[in-house]
Amino acid sequence: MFSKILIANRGEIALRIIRSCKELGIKTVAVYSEADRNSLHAMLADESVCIGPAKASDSYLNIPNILSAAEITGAEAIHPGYGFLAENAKFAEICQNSGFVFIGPPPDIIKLMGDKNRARQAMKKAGLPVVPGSDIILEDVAEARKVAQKIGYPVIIKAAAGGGGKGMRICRSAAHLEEQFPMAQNEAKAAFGDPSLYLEKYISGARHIEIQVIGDSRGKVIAFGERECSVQRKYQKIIEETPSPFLDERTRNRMMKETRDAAEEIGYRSLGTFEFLVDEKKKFYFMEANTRVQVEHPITEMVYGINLIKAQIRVAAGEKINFPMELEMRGHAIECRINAEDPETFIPSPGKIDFLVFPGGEGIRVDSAAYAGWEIPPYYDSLLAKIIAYAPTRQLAISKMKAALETTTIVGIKTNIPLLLNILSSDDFVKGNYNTQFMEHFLNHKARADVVG
Ligand code: MV4
Repeated sequence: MFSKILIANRGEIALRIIRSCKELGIKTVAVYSEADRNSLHAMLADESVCIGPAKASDSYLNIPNILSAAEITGAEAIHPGYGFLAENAKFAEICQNSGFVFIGPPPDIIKLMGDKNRARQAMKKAGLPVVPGSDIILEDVAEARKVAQKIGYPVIIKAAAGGGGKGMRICRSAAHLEEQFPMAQNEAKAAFGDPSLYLEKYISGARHIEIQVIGDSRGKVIAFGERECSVQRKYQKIIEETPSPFLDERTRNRMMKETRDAAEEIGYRSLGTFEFLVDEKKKFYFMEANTRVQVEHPITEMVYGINLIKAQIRVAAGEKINFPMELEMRGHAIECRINAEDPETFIPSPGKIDFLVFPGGEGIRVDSAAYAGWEIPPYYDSLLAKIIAYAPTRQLAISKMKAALETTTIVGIKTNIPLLLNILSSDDFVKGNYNTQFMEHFLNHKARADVVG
């Protein structure tokens, strides 16, 4: 096992990793930007190193500075968290070549999954069902039209270098495709430095459901039960839950087994998440794989009674996967993302937190790096806390979450808690009757209700 790990991240995930290292008896090194001098991760790690100015490109994305920090502190491994350098294959490779263990998959797996079209082909070959699509990078709009004609409208254009919804366009007709294709190309070029596009049949009314895996260096992969992530706005998840109110036991077991087999087939290692669309007939299609720990990993931990970060560190150190208990889903877990933002306009609301009370009690978990008196810097994402409610049934988990949100008190900045409470009280959410279109409908209805009064 490692004796010291550097955490190349900030906020709640850095703190989450520090706590797990402490449990494992591993010393921690935090890195922080000049804007994060007073942040909890820098205060609670055994050592902290300033790696540059506030701008992420100068600090949390500054590879030479991060490696220097690892060098001078004598860290053996680097945990990238999520975001920043977590899915940067070059960084993973540089870590290895500099003598540090990168806590994540091998660079070639990160690279494969980073090219969303190649990932799609590879997973199709490994046996996972995929949505009908172009199977190639589209050279020009004429080729796009030909493929779209064959598979039928609506289609969705996706950026090969994208993922997470960036650079996606839904096209309902040839004329629409003609218009959107060059715009999507420019957007992909500007955002990722790569204009490559591919195309899929657009599945409307589907659910966004993902499967967590972990693989060890002996080639063994374990797949966990699903996370339902259909409550999203602009491809940002807001509420996640497990199990999905929509899946049945048979579909769940098929998704888990097929994902595990495919991940083993390609030699997957470390933590990973395979994202699927599940249509109204419960047919599932692989969309993309994320080669990092995800924000919403705690709900899986709650229903399985495990610590995925500790498992991830253990397999990175060469241990084989070995959970002390039988892996069985029990009960129901929901996560709400508390963002520092206006609940109506979604405009970020950084600034000083004057007063802060988080919820607690049986079945409530709070993952956050916020504290009263802290000033949220404006340079990074607005995730302030994750509240996770765990209970024997879905209904009880919803009640517990509502009670937790109602007893959360954050003064000084705006948060999306009022929006979360509205969603949790909505008829469709309570019935489990929602899909990827849910938030759009929810916000449209709300806007209309506001006008009517
Ligand atoms: C899709 C899709 C429907 N059909 N692909 C969004 C995030 C990225 N990982 C993939 N995403 C989607 N891909 C096909 N072929 C639906 C989504 C999607 C979505 C689309 C519109 C509005 C909200 C959405 C939420 C999750 C996923």
